Amino acid sequence: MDISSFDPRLIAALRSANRVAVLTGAGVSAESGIPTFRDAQTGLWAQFRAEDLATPEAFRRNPRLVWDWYAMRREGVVQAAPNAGHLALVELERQVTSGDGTFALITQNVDGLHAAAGSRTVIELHGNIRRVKCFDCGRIAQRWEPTSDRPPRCADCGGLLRPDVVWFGERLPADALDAAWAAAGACDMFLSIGTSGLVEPAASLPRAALRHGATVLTINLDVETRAAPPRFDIHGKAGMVLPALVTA
Ligand code: BJW
Ligand code: ZN
Repeated sequence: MDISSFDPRLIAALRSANRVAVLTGAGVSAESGIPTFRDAQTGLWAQFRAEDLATPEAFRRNPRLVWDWYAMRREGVVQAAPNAGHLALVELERQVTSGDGTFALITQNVDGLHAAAGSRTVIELHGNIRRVKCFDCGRIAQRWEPTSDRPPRCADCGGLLRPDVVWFGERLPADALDAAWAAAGACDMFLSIGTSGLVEPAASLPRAALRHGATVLTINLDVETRAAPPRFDIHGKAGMVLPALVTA
């Protein structure tokens, strides 16, 4: 991507930003081979119904179906590697925090690829598919014994294990959500990358940043317009745009 194609006002705002907050969504992991949710044809919700798989009610109705679907997705996640977009965000964090700046990476992704890439301050709003949680007592586990009778059961209470992700209708982890609101409310630059911005409360974070006077940059394959400052839009793949932006 050609660095000179960036709006100089955006580059100036980014260079002078001292407090940077970033929100990422499934589009950032798409170039690692992990399907998004809402892209036509390739998105998970084009093939599967969220109501059947990503709600507590769905798990109560058919725990094995839900467990197996997440087990299949987990296999894809553990085989995936961070892409150029994840790595550029590691470099952005290094640049911002090498002075006295602050940096917060808020992600809706459950794949753990930001941490795998080396990002330090990752706020996981929707949990992590690599962990499991007891549906009854809430005990979280990094490891569990695979059993033929699926889902496996909690070592403490015998309840059914589920992925440690946030389903529709469930509260987001309070500490992560608090940290995300704090970062959005205190930043001078907010980047929203690879998210459709349809799922609340994450979708409200860029608006909160704008209200507090931040410059907001959206990077997405979906944006076509050039917004007016303090908003900027860049149409393109995160793995192409982010490395060029960090270089610029
Ligand atoms: C690229 C690219 C490339 C592609 N480069 N770009 C207010 C109003 C209306 C509704 C609500 C509301 N408040 C709450 C709700 C209900 C609900 C909600 O938001 N519903 C809307 C859909 C209508 N929210 C909730 O239920 C949340 N809980 C909650 O609010 O609780 C409150 C509560 C209070 C008191 C008691 C109880 C509860 C929970 C939401 C949980 C979301 N969970 C999921 C599944 C996680 C587990 C799993 O992985 O299966 O999270 S749904 C799914 O969507 C997943 C994602 O994190 C999330 C966001 O998706 P994302 O990341 O934006 O992906 P896509 O696919 O939508 O977009 C990808 C984008 O990338 C596209 O734009 C592409 O163009 C782009 N792209 N390739 C750059 N290479
Ligand atoms: Zn338990």
